[in-house]
Amino acid sequence: MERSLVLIKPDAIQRGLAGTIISRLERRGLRIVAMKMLQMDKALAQRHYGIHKEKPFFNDLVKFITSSPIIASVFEGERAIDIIRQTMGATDPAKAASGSIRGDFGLDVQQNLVHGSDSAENAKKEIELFFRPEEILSYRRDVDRWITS
Ligand code: D4T
Repeated sequence: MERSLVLIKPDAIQRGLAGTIISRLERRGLRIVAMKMLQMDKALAQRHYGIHKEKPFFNDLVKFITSSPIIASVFEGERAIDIIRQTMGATDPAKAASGSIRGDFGLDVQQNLVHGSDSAENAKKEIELFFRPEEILSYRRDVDRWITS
């Protein structure tokens, strides 16, 4: 089982596409194990996108991601990271496959609707930025109920 942090970005919320994005991920067999709506502050945005801090688009990206509320979530499933990246499509919507979230709805590299972790190591770090352990639920098939971690 893998977990990935998924952010439904400000442009998706503004355009009423949150449900569509969640639904596409659920239809891939992934399970929501944590979810909250929040507005990221500058400090959280700078930490989340810390790897890009030297890039020319960094300040604009921080401005954009903090501009209005987002939905932060954790999805769980077998090979969740790859499946989510594939379902999102390439970073640049112009290059994203049609049928992918970005390929179907993305406007440009910044307004590309959704973030998904790119490795298990980054997923762990990113999830910890947004969620306390007790906010992440797991479904235990063996006892047929949701449990807190
Ligand atoms: P995220 O991190 O949002 O899932 O996107 P990707 O993993 O697909 O893309 P990334 O790390 O290369 O870029 C992070 C983030 O920066 C935005 N961006 C990117 C931007 O605003 N301008 C740009 O020129 C690029 C390349 C989009 C995603």
